Amino acid sequence: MFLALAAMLIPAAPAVVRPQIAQQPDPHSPTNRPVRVISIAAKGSTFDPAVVQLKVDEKIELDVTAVGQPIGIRISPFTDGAKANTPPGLSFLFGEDCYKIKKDQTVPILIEGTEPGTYTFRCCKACGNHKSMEGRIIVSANP
Ligand SMILES: [Cu+2]
Repeated sequence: MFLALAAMLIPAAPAVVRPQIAQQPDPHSPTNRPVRVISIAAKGSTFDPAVVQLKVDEKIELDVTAVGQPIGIRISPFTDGAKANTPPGLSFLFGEDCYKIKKDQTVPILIEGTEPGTYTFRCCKACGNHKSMEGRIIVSANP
């Protein structure tokens, strides 16, 4: 049943597909869950914590909760001050440009650092304290 459903959803799947990927878009499944999960509360005019650190090649899950009001979060895949042709240094698994989060709900965002740098995230939904809501993801090089 699941396989039949997966086959319908992915008609042009490549020949070599690991079965767990073909049937599990759920980021909370045990095999897909990254090692480190960081909870971020978007509350009032702040993200808490406002700074998240990871290493290049590390995958983390940010569980962002909109406390008391709906918010949005947009994470720049480009380092702060990046020049025009710089490739992105953060990759998103199941990525969206702006995650809209309903009041008191939590959205998991899976990211992987691919280049060292500082990546800013901001609220992307008009809310009371919109302008000052921001935080940073700092990706450091592997030793
Ligand atoms: Cu806002």
